[in-house]
Amino acid sequence: MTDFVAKLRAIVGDKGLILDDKEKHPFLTDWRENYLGKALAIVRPASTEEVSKVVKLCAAEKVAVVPQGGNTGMSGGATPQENGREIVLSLTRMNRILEVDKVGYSMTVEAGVVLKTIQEKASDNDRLFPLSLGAEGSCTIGGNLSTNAGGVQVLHYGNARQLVMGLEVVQPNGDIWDGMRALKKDNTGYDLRDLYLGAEGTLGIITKAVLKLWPKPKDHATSWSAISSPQAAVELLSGAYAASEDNVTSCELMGRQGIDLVLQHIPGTADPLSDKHEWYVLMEWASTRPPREGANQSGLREKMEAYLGEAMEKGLVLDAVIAQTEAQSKALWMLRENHTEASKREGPSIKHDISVAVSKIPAFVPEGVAAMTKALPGCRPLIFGHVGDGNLHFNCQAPAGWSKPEFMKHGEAISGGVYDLVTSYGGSISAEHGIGRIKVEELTHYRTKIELDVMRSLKRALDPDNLMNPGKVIQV
Ligand code: FAD
Ligand code: 2HG
Ligand code: ZN
Repeated sequence: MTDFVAKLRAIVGDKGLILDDKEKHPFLTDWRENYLGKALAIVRPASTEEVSKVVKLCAAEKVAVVPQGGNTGMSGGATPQENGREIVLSLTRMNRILEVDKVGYSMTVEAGVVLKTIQEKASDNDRLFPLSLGAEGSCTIGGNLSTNAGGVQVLHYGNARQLVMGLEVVQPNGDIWDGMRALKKDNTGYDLRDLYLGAEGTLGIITKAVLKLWPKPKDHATSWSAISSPQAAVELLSGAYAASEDNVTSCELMGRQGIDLVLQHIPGTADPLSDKHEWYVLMEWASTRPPREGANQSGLREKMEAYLGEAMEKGLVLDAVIAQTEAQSKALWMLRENHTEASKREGPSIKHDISVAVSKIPAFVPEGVAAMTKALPGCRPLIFGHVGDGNLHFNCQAPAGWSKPEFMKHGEAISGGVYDLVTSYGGSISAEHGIGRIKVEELTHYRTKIELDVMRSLKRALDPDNLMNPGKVIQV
């Protein structure tokens, strides 16, 4: 192995190699700290050519490669196995924005650029890159595309798959596929690009991308509404499309349990309403049309106020606030975006990143809660998420004070109950976080034989030696 490391060093230099155990550690564990793997080395190439050479070397020496971006993934996909025969290939040194095409509404980037940097670059150019999620300050675009990330604006702009035109991918044999076409339309055979999006590094390594940009909104409105049930959330959203003239960009549902955890664990947060309620909806409207000349308030804000006023009269909304400043809007979003961090600080939890049809959410929620509490009386359902996409984080927080091993003894019963229910609703057991390592068995159980056969055939054809992130997504 000294020989292998020397060959790696010859490709990436000392700057691109981490061998020290202490320095390796952050790359060997996942954000949720579910896994702790081993790696021969952490390799940090600075260019596509270096990635290609590293992968060629690994293919020749039969060493497996685990691609890693910001390491914020929720499914353990970026963490190496415990066998110590893999390398972690971190893309974080490949962090250049290569081009902004304002006329063509596109941006060309390397895979290791942090999502927030892309958002800011787009904004500086009077454009919008709409992918937005709680980890945006540290996740990378390569990771976003590889997980087909969702986030809080999917209902208006689509998930990561819909935000990309071209890709460059290093294949499992080290060859470089140049698919960097800035084309909105391209029907020349099978769509290779779509294969790599959401593949979680099991089919190749994304090294560059051409992203789509949108016009930058010039008017925003953010509201926080207390409601009595998920049914009210779905009805509120349904009417909001027309009331906003199709400008709803986010619609997030949260239960009171989550708000209490955020208020308890995240400094600087405050409840915007005086009374406590069971459910809340955070809604964002955004438009590229600036507020009308002469209006002393934002055009959208006035519309939102009128809409929520009507909803209160009907009893759909119990209480509400509309942000009057950007700072107030940020404070409302803090309550939503800190659910994951607050849950981690509170203690062990089991995550269920599920989706069902939006109209089925109201029936699903109480049944899902019953399934969890039947499996473990005393567990604390923690439900929040992207209700506008039918995607809820139907999580289960351990009873207060429980240790992780104690709680995990009930994991199978809790998750089995939720996933069986999701399946009976025709839903998905992983709406946006992917399969990674954590749901490999579930995928085998919940997808059909035909689906699994096609996935395995693809994996075997593209990666015959199973060296690209083995043990993730699908067992071959
Ligand atoms: P990593 O965690 O490093 O990797 C994720 C997967 O992609 C791994 O399988 C890895 O092998 C693979 N990979 C990484 N880079 C490449 C590459 N260049 N080529 C090939 N494969 C690669 N996710 C959502 O979808 N929606 C949310 O709203 C959301 N909110 C979050 C909030 C918080 C607080 C946190 C911590 C996470 C959240 N996530 C969310 C999950 C996570 O941020 C996303 O999955 C993100 O897309 C991962 O990007 P990353 O760069 O951190 O990828
Ligand atoms: C979010 O929407 C993320 O905040 C994380 O997808 C969800 O913690 C979770 O389960
Ligand atoms: Zn989410």
